[in-house]
Amino acid sequence: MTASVPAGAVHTRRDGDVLVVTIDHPPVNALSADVRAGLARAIDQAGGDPQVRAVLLTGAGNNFIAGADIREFGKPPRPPALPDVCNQIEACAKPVVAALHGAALGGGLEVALAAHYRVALPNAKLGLPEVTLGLLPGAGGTQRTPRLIGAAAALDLMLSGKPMTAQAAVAAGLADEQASGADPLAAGLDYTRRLLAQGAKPRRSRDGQALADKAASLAAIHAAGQRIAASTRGLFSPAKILDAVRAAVEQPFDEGLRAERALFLQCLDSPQRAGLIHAFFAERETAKIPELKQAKPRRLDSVGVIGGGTMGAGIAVAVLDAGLPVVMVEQDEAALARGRQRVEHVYDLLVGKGRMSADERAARLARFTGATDYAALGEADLIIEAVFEDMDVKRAVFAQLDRVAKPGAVLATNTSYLDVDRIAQATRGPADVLGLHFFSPANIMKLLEVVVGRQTAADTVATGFELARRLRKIPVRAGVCDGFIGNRILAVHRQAADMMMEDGASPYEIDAAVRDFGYPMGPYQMVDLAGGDIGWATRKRRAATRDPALRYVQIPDRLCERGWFGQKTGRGFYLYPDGARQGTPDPEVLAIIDAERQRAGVTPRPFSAEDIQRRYLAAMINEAANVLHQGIALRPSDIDMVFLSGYGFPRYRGGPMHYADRVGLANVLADIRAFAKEDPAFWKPSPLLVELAESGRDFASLNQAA
Ligand code: 3H9
Repeated sequence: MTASVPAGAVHTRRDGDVLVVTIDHPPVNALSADVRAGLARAIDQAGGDPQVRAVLLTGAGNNFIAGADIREFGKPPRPPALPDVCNQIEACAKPVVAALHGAALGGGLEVALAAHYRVALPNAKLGLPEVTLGLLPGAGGTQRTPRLIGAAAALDLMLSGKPMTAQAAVAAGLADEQASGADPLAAGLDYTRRLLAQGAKPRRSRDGQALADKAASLAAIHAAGQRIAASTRGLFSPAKILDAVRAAVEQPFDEGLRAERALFLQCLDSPQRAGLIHAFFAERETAKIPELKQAKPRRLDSVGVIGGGTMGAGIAVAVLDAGLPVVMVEQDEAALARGRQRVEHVYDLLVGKGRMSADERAARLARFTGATDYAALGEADLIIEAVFEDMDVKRAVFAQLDRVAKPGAVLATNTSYLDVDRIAQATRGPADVLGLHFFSPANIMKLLEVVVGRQTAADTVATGFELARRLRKIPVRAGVCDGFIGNRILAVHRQAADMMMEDGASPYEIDAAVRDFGYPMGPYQMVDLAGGDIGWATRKRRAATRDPALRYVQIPDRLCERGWFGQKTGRGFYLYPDGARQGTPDPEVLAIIDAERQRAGVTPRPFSAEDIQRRYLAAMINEAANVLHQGIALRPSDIDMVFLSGYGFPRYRGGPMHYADRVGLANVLADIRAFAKEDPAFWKPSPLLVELAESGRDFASLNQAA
């Protein structure tokens, strides 16, 4: 054993005749410029040291390497470039072995593929997730991977972005051996020594033969292109991945690398890359809240759910899925039985599709109990109310909870609009009360708005975030206002859509324009899916307090008055004959809209898709700026996350605030001022938007400050 040579983020140490190279760059060993330089130096060192017969690459901590340092993208490049480092590793005259544990992702897997041999620990995840960031593997991954495992398997890896287990990687030929144990160094040294004993020489992925059948490879590319056409609608990088793999099939290795580089740079320059990487970091920012610096979560071993409707049952499933026991309380045995059936139905579907075993279903349901008496909630650490959306009903529930909940239990309301402070006042301990606004279906949707009331204690908030962590949800901290972050903003851009509808755009044109922007469905398809009666109830509740100066479009009410609530009633804005899930335009709806235009004295005018998108987005951004200005959201990127994870905003556009920055806040403000000439009461520029636009700043500058 000889002395170790520290080299910044990469350490080298000789273990007998093996040079052990350890990437040690917390938290995830991302390939920063220092790491790349350290790797290049280590390979030079191995080449120049006659006592070194082989090189072992390992990662310190929980991962091998999580990939390129994505914080560097969009900044001036710093040498050495990762593709050059990979080529240098591959060219090394001595065998290079990579021992993989934890994440071996993106550029991390590309480093491993440039090595000559790979041993993977059971917990290793080998993947090329660049597509999720708007990129393609740009350090030889598109050329080496298909040469090792064939075009079809390589495309699966690159287009899905999903990692492989160690076992699957060995079976596919991406790794050579699966080691047992949890110590990458020991496993790597053992494997390297065995290779040396067998006289193993460098074996380069560039020489892999899995693309030898050119016709089959081209057919695989064609098939993959057809398979993903619908699922990657609007995305830029998937087609570039296909092009890069085509280059691997058709061109010699070095030319393929050059093609990959050119395609990678196109992706790097695309706004989609910026949007997706913004979303990656935004998702990790939301859990950074002031309360977590002040307090620890309370105990969280059992959960009570009040209400067995769609929402309550979905919440119960989410909690059961996280391994926690649930007590569901309903008013009577019949309602409780329906609640239990809803929970069972979710698991029955999963078992039916082969996605859950019958044993697992039984294990989850064994954690579920039901009761019709609130006393059953006496032991719950956290109780979530999911009853009818009505202030008096909710206050009555909380008054009862106040009597039965144990001291220190956290009491949560799943209201989507109502004043959490008023609900909290129905108890003697408002510090224990918060809002947990789940989105439907609650066991699937990632977003959870954690609504912090005026008197909510820091450890109550921390417990809400802890629940989100256990449920693998994306928690976003919200203050109290009508609709919190998401629904408050939604109400305003829905209003902008309604105004366009009355002014001349059909709901079908509006939906198409919003889909063209990248949403999976338009606002009126959404209303039909959720049920028009829900928004109608809210509009009726707000009728008394509505600002009379604000224009009120009555078209949606006309449909609701006819009982046309959408899919569940067979018609809404669209027709759903015979239980169809896909709606068709309804001439009667267009006639009702025409009659409403006449009643309101509106002469219809045409709207292009661009007109529709600009108004829709401007209304969203303006209200989002108000939400931020009033401290309802902590930071712009939290609002982005609400819309990305709860409302279908296209992830590749980064969310409304990121999108606004890209369009330019001065341009958004100019639009709003132009629209205000028609309707100054609705199009009131947000003071924050004005301030930022006029001082040449953007929303991103507030993220950094948060
Ligand atoms: C690429 O490789 C391109 C190449 O093909 C070509 C180049 C030429 N960079 O997720 P966590 C941070 S593209 C910088 O909470 P976990 C993260 O922000 C890359 N930072 O932990 C967080 O910071 P903070 C392809 C990164 O244990 C902290 O690390 N690779 C990176 O739940 C902990 O992260 C990927 O797409 C990064 N690459 O999950 C993999 N990754 O504490 C991306 C993470 O300040 N990473 N951070 O909030 C992951 O999927 C997960 O982070 C991982 C760990 C599974 C590794």
